[in-house]
Amino acid sequence: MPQKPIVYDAPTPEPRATTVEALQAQILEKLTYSIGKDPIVARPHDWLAATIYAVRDRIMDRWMESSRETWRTSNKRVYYLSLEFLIGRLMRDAMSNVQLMEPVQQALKNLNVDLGDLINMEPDAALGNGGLGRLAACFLESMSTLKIPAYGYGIRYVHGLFRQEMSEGWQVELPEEWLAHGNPWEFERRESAYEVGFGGHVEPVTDPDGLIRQEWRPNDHLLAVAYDTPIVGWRGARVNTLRLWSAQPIDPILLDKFNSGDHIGALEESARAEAITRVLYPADSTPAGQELRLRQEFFFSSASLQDIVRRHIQQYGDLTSLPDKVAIQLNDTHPAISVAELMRILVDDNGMKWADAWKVTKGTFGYTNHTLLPEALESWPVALLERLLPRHMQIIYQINADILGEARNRAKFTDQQIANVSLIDEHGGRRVRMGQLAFVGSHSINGVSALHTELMKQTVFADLHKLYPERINNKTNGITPRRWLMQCNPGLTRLISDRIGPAFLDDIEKLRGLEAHADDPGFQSQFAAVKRANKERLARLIKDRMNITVSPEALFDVQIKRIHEYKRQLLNIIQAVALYDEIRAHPERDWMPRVKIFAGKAAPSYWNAKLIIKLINDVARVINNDPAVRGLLKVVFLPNYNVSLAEVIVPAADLSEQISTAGMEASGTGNMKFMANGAITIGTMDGANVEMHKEVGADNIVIFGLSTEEVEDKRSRNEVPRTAIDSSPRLSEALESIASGVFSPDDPHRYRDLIGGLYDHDWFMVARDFDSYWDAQMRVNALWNNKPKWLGMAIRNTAAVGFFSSDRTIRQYAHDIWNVPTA
Ligand code: T68
Repeated sequence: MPQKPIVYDAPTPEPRATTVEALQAQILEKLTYSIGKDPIVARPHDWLAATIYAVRDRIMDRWMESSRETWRTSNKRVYYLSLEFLIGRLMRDAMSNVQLMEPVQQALKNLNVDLGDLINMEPDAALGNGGLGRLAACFLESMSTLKIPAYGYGIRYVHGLFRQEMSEGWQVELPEEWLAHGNPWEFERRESAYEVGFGGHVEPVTDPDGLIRQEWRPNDHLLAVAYDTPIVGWRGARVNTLRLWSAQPIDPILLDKFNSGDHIGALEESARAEAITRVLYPADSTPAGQELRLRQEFFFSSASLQDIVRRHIQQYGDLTSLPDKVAIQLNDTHPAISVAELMRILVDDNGMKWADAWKVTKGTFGYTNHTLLPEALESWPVALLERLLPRHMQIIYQINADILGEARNRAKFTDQQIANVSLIDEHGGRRVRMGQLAFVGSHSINGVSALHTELMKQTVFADLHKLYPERINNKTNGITPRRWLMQCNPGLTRLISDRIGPAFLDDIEKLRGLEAHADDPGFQSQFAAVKRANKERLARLIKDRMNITVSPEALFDVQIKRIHEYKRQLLNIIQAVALYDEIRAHPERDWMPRVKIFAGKAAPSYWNAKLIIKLINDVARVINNDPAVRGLLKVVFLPNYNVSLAEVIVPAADLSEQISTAGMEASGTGNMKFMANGAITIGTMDGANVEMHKEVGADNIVIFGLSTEEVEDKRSRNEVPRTAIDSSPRLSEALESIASGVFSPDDPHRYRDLIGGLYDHDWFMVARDFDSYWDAQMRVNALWNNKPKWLGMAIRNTAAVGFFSSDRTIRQYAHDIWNVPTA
């Protein structure tokens, strides 16, 4: 039975008015009474906070109504567990989704404050590294839009992803202080605090009815305190909660230590607890391999499960109905320890039978895989788990025994196959494979693009797929069209609306209607004018930040994403060098001006990625200052890539570089953002590019390079890259100039090893894809020289982006995995 009846018909306050006058009055009121500032002395940050408070109030009643409704209707809830949420700025998103942009702008204007200035001042919440974290943020917005009762659970890192600065072209990492001015969006919920334990031992205890149970007695405890942020859907459809956990000590200060004179020691426990949620691990696509990382993973998994279980019991009384009322999605393996923790809660804390608990667990969890790179698959040493989470290790062994029994007896697996599906990796030091744990503990395992999902079945999870053939399914990623079209590109949004009507704002597939106008010269010139204005804005930003002048007439060729060898920024910059050589060798040709724009962060410990950033900057310095180039080619590396910078760059791009080695980019989502904003993609048949090619048609995308099978074949035959280099004078010359120090006269050998690797093994097929990439770039040149053709293609890209809306993705999750209805 429910512990506490919920009163649904409690009185509610009147919703706040949304007129300009009401907003103006309330912003002033917030400034005075919530922030304590006289308007005469208020600083821009005070105005920002006051405006956010006023906007927030207009979301509050919908937030409460959303949660009341879920209690009242007993609808199923979805929980998205993710160690990363790359949400960026929230104010414009929130205002735009509840149609408050114009009245707030006017209200501020009356107060002599510019809304645009405030928007640019809001800190960019970078609680994630890259695509995986940004996907989580797009999903939250789509779940609210589709009226799914949902919660995001994650960590409230004090320092998000590092701030990137450049020192002579090298990346320098500095702490990001996104909370320095407080965070007006969040609500601290001290009443929602849970104890999380670590270490200790397991003890068998006998129940009053004679049954023996295992009980975990941790010897180290800390507190998880909830901070809630409202996430509002399009047109305020629903407001869901992003609940982020902050770690705090149980005893803030050890008074006896303090009194005995040990002032530092008295605070030690506090520092140790708070360390858990202090920093986001800045590694993407590689496991961090640190005890603190495992502590973060368990900390947020345990707190989230306690919260979920408490809410469920409060409403439904017992846990057997969990899979009917709760769906938990594991965003990659980072929360995979949840499988063992839920089993512990069900069996040890609630006395459920093992087999029943296992059914409940599998029925509740779904797992999304975001990478197949073998070096990126998470695993933890058995010894570490035994020390930190002894009961969970026992549970994992027991799950493993059941799975291996099934593999042997039902599926008649060979020893090799059994080793493959085992949760324990026995090679060189025993480790628990978190991917296998997440897989067996879930009823659904999904990849993030059609190609990636097929590769999951063929590679990492091949034998688990044989054992459970109905579990793997595909859910191609998507992006929210609100942030990535309507908010970041209001000019294009207006233009589309004028041409085909506003229905696409609520049904993105309606963008297909643009196809009929793709070759209309009038529409093309309006489309070009919007792009031109966006390019002018980006050119100003480049001038302000880098003091580099770029012409908005030039083709803006853009690659912005994490720096990684498989994403092949190296291929792009080598092409720039080859182009540079060619422009100087053939000044008489009809060259078209091009600006190559790069941005992205490298993991601090990833040497080659940092070296590639330095190379881009070295090449940029030489090319940008060589009068022989006559401005026909410019290279720009914009520091400190983040969501807000992407919102300015994406609408201004002509060409989108999606050039990963085939088979290595699980999906990509940047590719979709460019497509929405009318850029043409140059890309490999990798990740979601394959589906973009299908949606937009082969004539409207520039594809090059080896296929996944060809890459695999060359790797398995150990084919030497040298022949590809020797047979391409253009490539050889570019590589030699880089390796010999043309771009690094201060340290001529700086790039010797980086380039040497391309001759030796070239794992990422940079050399072997070069000629094909070059040819594709020449096709781009030809298209650019034919403006009507180019614009027709660009418009067809925007027209075809509907499939890549995260609303479509979330509908599929809701229907196929979570079994919840959508609006
Ligand atoms: C990305 N993965 C995929 N990982 O690379 C990308 N990894 O193809 C895909 O579109 C995206 O996920 C969304 O599905 C990541 O971004 C990480 O950031 C990461 C973080 C920590 C540890 C490992």
